[in-house]
Amino acid sequence: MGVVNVTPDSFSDGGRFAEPARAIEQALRLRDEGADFVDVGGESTRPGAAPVSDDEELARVIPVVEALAREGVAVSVDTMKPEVMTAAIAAGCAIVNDVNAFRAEGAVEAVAKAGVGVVVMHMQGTPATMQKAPLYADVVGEVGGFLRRRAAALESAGIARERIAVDPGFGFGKTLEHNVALFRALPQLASMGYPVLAGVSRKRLIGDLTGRALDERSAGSVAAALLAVQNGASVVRVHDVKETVDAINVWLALR
Ligand code: 9MG
Repeated sequence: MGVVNVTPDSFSDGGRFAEPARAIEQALRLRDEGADFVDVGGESTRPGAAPVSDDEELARVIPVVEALAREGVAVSVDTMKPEVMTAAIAAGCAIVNDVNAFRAEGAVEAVAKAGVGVVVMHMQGTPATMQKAPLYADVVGEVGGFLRRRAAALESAGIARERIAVDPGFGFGKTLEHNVALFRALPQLASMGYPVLAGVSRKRLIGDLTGRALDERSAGSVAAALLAVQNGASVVRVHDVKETVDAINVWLALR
């Protein structure tokens, strides 16, 4: 899954793709580099990010989804808002990726009958506050239990099990220790029976482990994506698609 942020304030690309035309160009490039989906987001979820209005998010995301769907690109839309989910589905998105795990009022209903894939992610707190003081007694047990409950809620609403992926939400209300524990528990999370999505690309976790600034985290991110796949992740959400695809293909050929 390649990342396309249509935001002026995303942590990883600092607004380089905020113009719809640039975002579309970037998404097509990631598709050509081997991404199976592109994840289009119009509201930054970086730690400390302020929310945007429904109208602003719709204006950023929908033209990009429409253009990519016309080009035959499989689009995932990263949103927490039911109104954006509904419009993105009408515009042709294939997947809704909700870092809030469809907990907003109306979110489950927005996706229930649409036949799209859904990504259910764990987050402690909200993007504005989540890194202030993350706290767990048993991070793996709590995150796993949360994902199980949210996936069950979606299944009860009529979403087929095969359409649901779960995601521990690296960096979303987690310290380095929490992230490491969850990363090592990927095989356990995968044993729940849903495809697991892992997103660590360029995140603080990679910076903490390498001492690298944001624009120097590519090698660390590729290593982590490869290890996530080896540990049972079915989807990795990445900025460096070409490098990640190469690494996975070399591993598949040589293992
Ligand atoms: C939108 N977004 C940013 N990071 C993410 C992650 O790790 N997983 C998912 N599902 N979405 C993310």
